[in-house]
Amino acid sequence: MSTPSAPPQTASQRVMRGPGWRHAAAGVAGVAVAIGLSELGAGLVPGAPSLVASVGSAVINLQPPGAKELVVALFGENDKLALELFVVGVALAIGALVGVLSRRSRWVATAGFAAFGLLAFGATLLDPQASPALAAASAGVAVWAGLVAFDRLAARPSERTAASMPDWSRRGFLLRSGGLAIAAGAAGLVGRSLIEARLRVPARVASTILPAGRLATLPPGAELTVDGLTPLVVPNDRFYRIDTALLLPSVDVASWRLHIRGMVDRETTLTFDELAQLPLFEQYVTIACVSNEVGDDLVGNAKWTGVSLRDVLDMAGVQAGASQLVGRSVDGWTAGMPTAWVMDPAREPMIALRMNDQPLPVAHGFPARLIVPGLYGYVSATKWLSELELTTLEAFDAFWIPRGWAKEAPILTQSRIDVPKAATRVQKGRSTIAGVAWAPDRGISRVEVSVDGEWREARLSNPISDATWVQWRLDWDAAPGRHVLAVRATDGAGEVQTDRRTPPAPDGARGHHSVVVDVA
Ligand SMILES: Nc1nc2c(c(=O)[nH]1)N[C@H]1C(S)=C(S)[C@@H](COP(=O)(O)O)O[C@H]1N2
Ligand SMILES: [Mo]
Repeated sequence: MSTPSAPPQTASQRVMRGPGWRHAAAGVAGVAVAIGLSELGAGLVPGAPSLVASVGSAVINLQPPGAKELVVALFGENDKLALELFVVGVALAIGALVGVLSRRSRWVATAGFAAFGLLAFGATLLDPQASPALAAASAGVAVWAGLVAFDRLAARPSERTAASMPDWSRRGFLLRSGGLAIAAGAAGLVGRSLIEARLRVPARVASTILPAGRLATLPPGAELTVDGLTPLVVPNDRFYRIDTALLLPSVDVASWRLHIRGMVDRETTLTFDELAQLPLFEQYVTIACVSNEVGDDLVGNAKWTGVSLRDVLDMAGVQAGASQLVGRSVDGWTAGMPTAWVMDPAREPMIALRMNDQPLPVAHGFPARLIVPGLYGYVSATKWLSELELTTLEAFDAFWIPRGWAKEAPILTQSRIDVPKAATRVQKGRSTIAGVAWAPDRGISRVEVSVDGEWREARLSNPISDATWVQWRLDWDAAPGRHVLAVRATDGAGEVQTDRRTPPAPDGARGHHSVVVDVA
């Protein structure tokens, strides 16, 4: 700021004089331009990474063990939006700070924006899908455009204008910087919608996948009809989605490969067509997320069509001593499971290519994913599969293991009340309590419902298999007043679901789901 006693200034210092808020706003607008432009670039140029998503992914990947309470453990849709908004918010705030500091020296702005660019570029290097050349170009353009915008806004037209018409100057500045920030935001949103528009399953794929040889059919009485009960087979657009991908990987099927490597006799590589031409079969399997809280819905049952995982492993020849199978995804994410679990002839792990008779949706792993009956998703169900690596359990920890989750994680027995919903009003008289229960792949042998502490036997749907959930129902004569309903399941081995509540970490939530209802 200029005071009568201020020493003479150099040209660059003079340009940077003026009130702090003006520089702060110019810094914010400059960062907005940089971000907006790079998002637009990511939308227009296939292969150019989104810098915001790359930085967000780096935050997820570098998340220290124990931070799971802070950065929610396994990512759902809302966590992702929050993380990206957080990344943008922090960037804008640092932009404001850089703007203010640049009043002392213009070089602070150059250094600050360059540091942003380098950081973003560094983050893209952690993503195996990002091309370093395109990432560098995108970061370079973003830094340049951000600095140009910053300079234009931070520089005053002249001392005279600012001194004689302060209000006009302020209004003009606010209009220019606000307009620029809005345009940058719009560019960013256009970029994002272009990225999302690319995430379509190509029509050709539907025809490449031959019909399955062995079909799965629903046994009679597999599905109960109760209003509000979760459907036995969850439609693809209602199926829960959990993964660490801020932006869904967009896989080009023509260049996609599945590599089988590590402790194998012959390293093997398959194209999509080669994979899809192996014998296909269908099966219903219920998959579940370890971070599902008691009573929550991060679990679903679908019909999967695919190739036997053991057939593919046999092509490569699994060596004795390879105690762990690691499924790696195109974005570098990994799940690791005991080879013995996969080799057990009692279950049929698969590389799934279809979900409920449609090509695998992008959100659920297009073009191929693992489905392993009985294991939580984070130790088995790799989406956007690119590699099967045979190793030992000691030699490698997959993505979530160093972050505090159990190395081996069979799905725990759980049950859920869907009807009536918690805290709803129920009409007195004949009423139905209903829900689902699962213990893949031990199966469910019994479900009991407690009404105010008294356990009664529920009726089960005819199970599709031990790898799937069942629906259950209990008819109930609802007396007026407040009631506590609870449910517990017994698995196929005769073990009753424990009532001792545990949180999801490290190996899944335990405890009975219960709801309170008012009958009137
Ligand atoms: N590539 C990849 N695959 C992944 C994950 C992931 O983060 N990345 N998450 C796993 C987890 S934790 C679960 S619970 C299941 C969820 O599968 P869905 O989204 O199809 O329901 O996918 C698994 N496969
Ligand atoms: Mo999960």
